Amino acid sequence: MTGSRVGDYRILQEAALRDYLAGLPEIAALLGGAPAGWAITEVGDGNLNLVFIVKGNRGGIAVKQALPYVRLVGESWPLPLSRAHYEYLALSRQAELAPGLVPALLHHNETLALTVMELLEPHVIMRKGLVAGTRYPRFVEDITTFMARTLFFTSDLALTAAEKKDAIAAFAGNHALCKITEDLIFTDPYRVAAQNRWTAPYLDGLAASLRDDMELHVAISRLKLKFMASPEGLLHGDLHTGSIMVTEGETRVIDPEFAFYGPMGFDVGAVLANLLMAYFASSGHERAPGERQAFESWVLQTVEKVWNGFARKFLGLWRTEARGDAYPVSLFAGDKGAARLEIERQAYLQRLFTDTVGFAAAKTIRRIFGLAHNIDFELIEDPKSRAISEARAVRLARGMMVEAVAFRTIADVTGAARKLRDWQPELSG
Ligand code: SR1
Ligand code: MG
Repeated sequence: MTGSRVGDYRILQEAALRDYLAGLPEIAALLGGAPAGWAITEVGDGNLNLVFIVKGNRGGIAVKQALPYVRLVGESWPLPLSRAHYEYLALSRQAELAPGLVPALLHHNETLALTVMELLEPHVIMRKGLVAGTRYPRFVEDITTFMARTLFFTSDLALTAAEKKDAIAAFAGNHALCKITEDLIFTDPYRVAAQNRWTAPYLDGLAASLRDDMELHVAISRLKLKFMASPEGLLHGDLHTGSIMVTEGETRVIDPEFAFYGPMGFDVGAVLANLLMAYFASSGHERAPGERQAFESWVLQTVEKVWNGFARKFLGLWRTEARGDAYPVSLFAGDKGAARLEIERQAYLQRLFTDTVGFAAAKTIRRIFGLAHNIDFELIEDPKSRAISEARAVRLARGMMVEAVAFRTIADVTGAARKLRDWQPELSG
């Protein structure tokens, strides 16, 4: 595809990228040395884009370019380049709201759908670290700050009605990316769809039962409607552990190309779901029984701390930074008003928790039966062992989706996960 063009857009492979970067004085100075000496490597392992690491004798950068199609599938699945615009817009807003928690932006070209960012080194994709059984002590503090601040400050609790509507409009054109989510997460895993796949034959029966489970179909459809019709705040939109880069002491959230105004529980649920999948996959990565026990305990503690930390920070912002048009101060005057508003804040968080539980379930099921899987499970070599881990995750997810309100606290979720750690599912085949 080198040299492919859509209007003035062209896909930049190594030589063209080198020339392009050489024409950007600030970037060239950051890299240092002659352009011919820059090392350029394509490292993209996501589903959609090209990602290059470029290193000169002084420094390095990351370059992301959107392709006019879905990389995972190929040119048969076109996808608008405008997603690079929304990603840039989201990263800019997130950098204001959660400084230090997203990569620094160095350059953006709308026509080329290309963004140059700070090179994150020695950060690794968190999902890869979790597969290896690595713990990240800084993660809870950073991800809870990121979610609480980006969600609170883009909501009606912090913005005027006019600001909020303008903000919704700024992201409303990203509907092709929303449609991917609407299809791949909220629809396809529950019906026959050409792109679905699962660990066959072991999960054949479970896949069929999902297609026949009307309680599940109602629950996923309610979640889909909430996703489509609840612009509560600016979502990252794809906040899984492959969109988070970490070291022991730092966290950076990357890749918000699915950003739009949607229900907050979708982002929070994505983080929790991916931690829970890391938990269920862990036994499949053991070389000796029990060797990853400490890691698994850390993962479940992290699930609890992520929700509890997020809720505490979000509530704290609401108590001190609420300048939006929702919940007018004039309606909650005096001690009586303050007390009633505090009860209402708790009720709001409880509803958000129920949404989070449901969305976490949806995010889990899509990774096991839909198009896009994750390496937590995929790197379990023995398919039977992989299917066992996946079936445990699905059992929890079905309960979380159909009976979300029965999970009153995050400890209810981790308790249920712990009980399924050694559950032996009946497999097909
Ligand atoms: C066709 S895109 C498949 C998935 O990759 C992205 O990371 C999103 O999760 C999307 O659903
Ligand atoms: Mg991505």
